[in-house]
Amino acid sequence: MKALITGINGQDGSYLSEFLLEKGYEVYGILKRNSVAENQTYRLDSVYSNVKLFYADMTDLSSLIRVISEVQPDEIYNLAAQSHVRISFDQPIYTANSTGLGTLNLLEAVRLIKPDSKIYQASSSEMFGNSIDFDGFQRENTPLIPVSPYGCAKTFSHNICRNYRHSYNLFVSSGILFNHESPRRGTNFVTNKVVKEAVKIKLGYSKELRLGNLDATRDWGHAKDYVKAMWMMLQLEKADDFVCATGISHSVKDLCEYVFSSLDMDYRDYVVVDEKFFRPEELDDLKGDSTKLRKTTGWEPEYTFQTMLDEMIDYWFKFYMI
Ligand code: NAP
Ligand code: F7E
Repeated sequence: MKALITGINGQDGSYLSEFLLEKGYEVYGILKRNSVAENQTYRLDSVYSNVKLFYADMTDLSSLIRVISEVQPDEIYNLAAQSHVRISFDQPIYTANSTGLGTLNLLEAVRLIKPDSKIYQASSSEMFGNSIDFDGFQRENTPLIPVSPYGCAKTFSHNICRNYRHSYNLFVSSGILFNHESPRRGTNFVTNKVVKEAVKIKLGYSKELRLGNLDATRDWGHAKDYVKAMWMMLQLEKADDFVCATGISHSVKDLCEYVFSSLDMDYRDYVVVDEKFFRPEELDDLKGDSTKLRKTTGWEPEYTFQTMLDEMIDYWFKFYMI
């Protein structure tokens, strides 16, 4: 089996590569060009010699056509995106082009060249915005009312994937994934920022941690558990949309409390609220109901919020102690 991963060098792409190689897949991926080549592939260190990489860009249809023609993939995992919500307010047009139109470029390339490829689309809980069901959860049929350019771009991708599934009979499944983290998470996302900075404070390398909204809640899982769900969705007979979440949410304040107290510190002594990190419009609360995914595929997460953060704390301790 051949799998092509867009966004292979991102957090999820790196875990998914390891997962698919263990299953015996040939793994191919696309990289967008960066002036310092080695900056791009550090997450792929453990698999670098076993994956085949091509330069391509989601905004460049011709590059996607070239790669799909050459690889002829059985499965395509579309993980590439400008994925930072706050930054999508600074770069709304690039976000729409890469995270939104980029998906349509990929669908067109597949439709023209390899229409029997199965496609996984990385949809996001950010598409819900502040829309919540009566019981406080979001699920597959909760209305999508996004509150960020990133959420709007992902909603376009989600809708166009469903449209191509129905119009052209393409096998496109969209995973509506809630926040998932790991030591490989970018350090400008709140979990890894809090853990990294708390460890630096503990070791005497830093004195304070500047954050934005501490009251927002998120349903945080581990990326390793979530890439398994992506693969499971593509093994089903029928393409569909699935929410993937833990069903438990915590506030940013809870996150700080757990991380700092694990290091024998009180977060209130170090955390400073800085308006620079506020968003023009905030998504307040996320908590996902993944009953459909669990019942259809048997997926269950192995990590908890606490074991995930423990692993991240351990990672940053080792990083700074070497
Ligand atoms: P990530 O670490 O930010 O990875 C995104 C990947 O996309 C990177 O490899 C990046 O390459 C690549 N990329 C960005 N723009 C591109 C372009 N124009 N052409 C080609 N590649 C491009 O994100 P992640 O956490 O792994 O998430 C994977 C996917 O799931 C993303 O689509 C994200 O929006 C979505 N998602 C994530 C979460 C979450 O909580 N992690 C939840 C729901 C959905 P460079 O690093 O070289 O820029
Ligand atoms: O923010 C608050 C911030 O940037 C989480 C992406 O993977 O998940 C991710 O998007 C919360 C927000 O993730 C800081 O305001 C406070 O309420 O870690 P985040 P996100 O915006 O939820 C979704 C599902 C995706 O699809 C996205 O691709 O934390 N917060 N202070 C902060 N956030 C950041 N980044 N930095 C702060 O200093």
